[in-house]
Order: sequence, then structure tokens, then C-alpha cells
Amino acid sequence: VSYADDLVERYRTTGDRGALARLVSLVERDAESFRLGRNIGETTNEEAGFVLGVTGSPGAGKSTLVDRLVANFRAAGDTVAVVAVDPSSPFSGGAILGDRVRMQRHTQDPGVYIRSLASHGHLGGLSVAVPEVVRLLGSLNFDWILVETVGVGQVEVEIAGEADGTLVVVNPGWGDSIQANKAGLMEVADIFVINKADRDGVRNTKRDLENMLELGGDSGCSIPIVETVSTEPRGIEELVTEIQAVRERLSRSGELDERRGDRRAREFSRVLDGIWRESLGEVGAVKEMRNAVKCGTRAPIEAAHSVMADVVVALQKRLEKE
Ligand SMILES: Nc1nc2c(ncn2[C@@H]2O[C@H](COP(=O)(O)OP(=O)(O)O)[C@@H](O)[C@H]2O)c(=O)[nH]1
Ligand SMILES: [Mg+2]
Repeated sequence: VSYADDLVERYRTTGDRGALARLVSLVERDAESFRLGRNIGETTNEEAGFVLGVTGSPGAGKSTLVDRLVANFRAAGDTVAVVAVDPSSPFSGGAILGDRVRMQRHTQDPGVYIRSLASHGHLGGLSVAVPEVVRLLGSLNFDWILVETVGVGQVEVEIAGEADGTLVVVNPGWGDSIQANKAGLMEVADIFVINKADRDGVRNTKRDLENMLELGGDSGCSIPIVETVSTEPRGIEELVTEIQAVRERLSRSGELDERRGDRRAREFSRVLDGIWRESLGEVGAVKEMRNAVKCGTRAPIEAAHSVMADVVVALQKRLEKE
């Protein structure tokens, strides 16, 4: 039994928080080794819990809202894990610290687990650790896994795409802000939340959202728009009702399984790309080719295709032998 399996067992039997924290750290450090080192048959729909992405601009009130959602889910007897993803960008200065403070009241609750993670992997793209940690928490019988991300760039929106369902949090006046990756957010939203609805401009923002959704061709399957004031709180129960409805609908229609399948396929491709790039880079002929490109004796595109053609031929020969 591996160290990781031992920790899983310890957490499952005794609820040992230290074991859980160490598990997540293992995954964060090296998600691939963690997965490779495990022999439990976790292959397909192992996630029991629903992964809810919560995304939006910095300061939109995501953490305050997540804190309210946690309280609401707990009151209903559900267990909740929260993953706050640090975009490691200039936007995030102090954000994670703020998140901790805003969710502090739940840290003593054994039914709640809160953790922050970095969004960027060693190659700069989406970290393999985020989906793997989410999958781990899902397999540990948390009913809800809330993933808070800042919806500013492509990678952040990609993380939202890793969820079973996604809340996009905006504020009144959102239409004027240029910080958010709007097109990306429209694509991933299952529910729009207009938070800080205690401020002016709620009606305009709602109309803007409706227009954008219509332009995006979503008039057929209407995406709910819920108004909240997380600080009071106001609108949280309505939001939870909508979240439950989305979960129900996705589950019943089979779309949940489909999304999870797509997610696994994407992760497979991402990991394969990485392994492929790393192993090919170590081959002598590829190193020579890279040098030739550097010196200008070969053109980058032509050289890449040439390497690829050689690899395919070599692979085919080997497969024919077997
Ligand atoms: N007026 C008002 N302020 C809010 C509301 N929700 C959150 N805030 C405040 O907005 C600030 C940023 O909130 P936070 O949850 O950290 O935003 P995040 O960066 O999206 O996680 C904090 O000072 C909150 O108290 C709301 O509904 N109304
Ligand atoms: Mg936050």
C-alpha cells in the first residue's frame, strides 16, 4: 500500500484532517506521480460530489458568496470542500489572504475543507494539480466541491470549464468593466449571479446580460440570473435553489456524465501533450533539429512536421513487429 493510499484510508476511517492536508499537498506537488502511484481502480465517474465553479472578476464578492453557500449547504447537512485557485497574476495581490479571512468561520467545522492552489503548472498552462485535487476531493465524499477562480484570462476560464457547473459572479456596472474575459465567461456560465445587488445599476446589468445571452444564441435554454447581496445576506436561498435545479437537470439529462467524460478526455490530451513534448525533447535527433531551427538552416514548421513524420514511421515499424 502506497503512502497516498495509507493517507486516504486514514482520512476515510478517522476523518484525520492532517492526512487530508498531506494528501492534497502530495497532489499539488506532483499530481502525475500521485495518480501513477495509486492502484485503486479510480477510472471513471468516481466523483460523487458536484463540482461547482465560482468565477468572476477580483473583488466581485466570490469568497463572500462562497462563505454563504458553505453555510447554506452545511445547514442542509451536506459536506463541502472549497478550492480557491490563485491566478498567480498581479490581480491576485492579497486575494487568497482575503479568502481565508472570509471563510474563517468554517475552518473548525469537520464537514468543511478549504484549500488554496496555484493555477499555473510548470509549463505555464492549467496546472494538472487543480483537476486532480478536485477529483480527489470528489472521491472523498464531499457533497459539494466549490472551486473559486478569477475569471480574467484563458487559463482561469479553462479551470471553470473543469467544473460540473459554473456560477459567474458579476456586479452592477459589469458591462463597463474591461477586466473580465466576457466571451469566455458567457460560454461557461450555468447561472449568472449579480452580486452587490445593493448597488445601483442592477437592472441595466441584468438587461446587458440578457442581451449578451441572446446574442450568444442561448435564448432557447435560458440561463438563470440571480441577484444577491452576499454581505447581508440576501438572495442566497434563491441561488441555492437554482444551483440544485441545475445539478438536477444536468444529472437527469445525462449532460453531467458527458461533461465529466469530456473533462477526462481533455485531461488525457493535456497530460499526453506534456509527456510527448518532454520525452521527444530528450531524443538526440530532435535536439539536433531544434539546433538547426535555431541556426536558421531549417524552418520551424517544416522541421516540426519532419520530426513528426519520422516518429510516426518509427512507431509504425515497432507496432508491426509486435
Ligand atoms: N456592498 C456589497 N459588498 C460586498 C458584497 N459581497 C461582497 N462584498 C464586499 O466586496 C469585497 C470583496 O469581496 P470578496 O468576497 O473578497 O471578493 P472576491 O475577490 O471576488 O473573492 C469585500 O469587501 C466584501 O465585503 C455585496 O453583496 N454587497
Ligand atoms: Mg476571493
